[in-house]
Amino acid sequence: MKNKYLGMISLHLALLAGAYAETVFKEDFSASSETENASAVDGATTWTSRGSRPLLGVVGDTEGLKSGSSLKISKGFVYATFPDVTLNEGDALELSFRYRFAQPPQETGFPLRLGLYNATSGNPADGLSPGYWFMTNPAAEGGKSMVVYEEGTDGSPGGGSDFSALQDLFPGPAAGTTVSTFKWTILRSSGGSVDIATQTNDDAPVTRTDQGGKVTTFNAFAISIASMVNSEFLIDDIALNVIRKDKK
Ligand SMILES: [Ca+2]
Ligand SMILES: [Ca+2]
Repeated sequence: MKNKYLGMISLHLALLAGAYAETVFKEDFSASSETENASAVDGATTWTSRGSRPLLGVVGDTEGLKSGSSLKISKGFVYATFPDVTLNEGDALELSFRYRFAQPPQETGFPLRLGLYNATSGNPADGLSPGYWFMTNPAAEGGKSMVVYEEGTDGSPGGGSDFSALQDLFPGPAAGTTVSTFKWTILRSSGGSVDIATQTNDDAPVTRTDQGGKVTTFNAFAISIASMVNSEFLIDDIALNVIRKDKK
């Protein structure tokens, strides 16, 4: 355990010497009461299910996450918003959380999708939001994963026909029902690209690059559970930080 954290700290220092971090939001659901089939859950921030479909719950996952209340997503699309974060060159957005599936996930392509994007229309669920998504198949050992750039033009958030994979695909976490940690670092490089590093558990981070650096402002985080019945996706200890290269 100690070595893992030391490793993470030294990676940070090497990458971002002189940088400082600002918390965008932190969520452990300790402020939420237990509930089933809600369309929105209020914790430190608000988690909203797309449309009026009641797909959210707050549960204590004593078998797995063991971290008090956690958010349960049965299906569909859930988002949280935050004030605009614009990355300057050398700045990075860091997302981390713990998760597991309470039931073994089904094999349905890329059913687990996580997005950080810019809800330019004001509605984070209308699909008109350019951003980046991680898409993975958590049902298969080493199931395929990808990072994609989504234009936000087709009304289907985290899917549809307006996204392109940042090559190449890579093996994803073998999630099953075990607890995993996920970490995403979106760095706006000095060369104008946006570099997206995906890390699950203690695996080496995998970096994919949007050469055009098309999205550098973010104000929404979404989780999409596509095409699965009764997925029972559980998530907790979500943190979003921005690492600034220079103080303003
Ligand atoms: Ca918790
Ligand atoms: Ca889309």
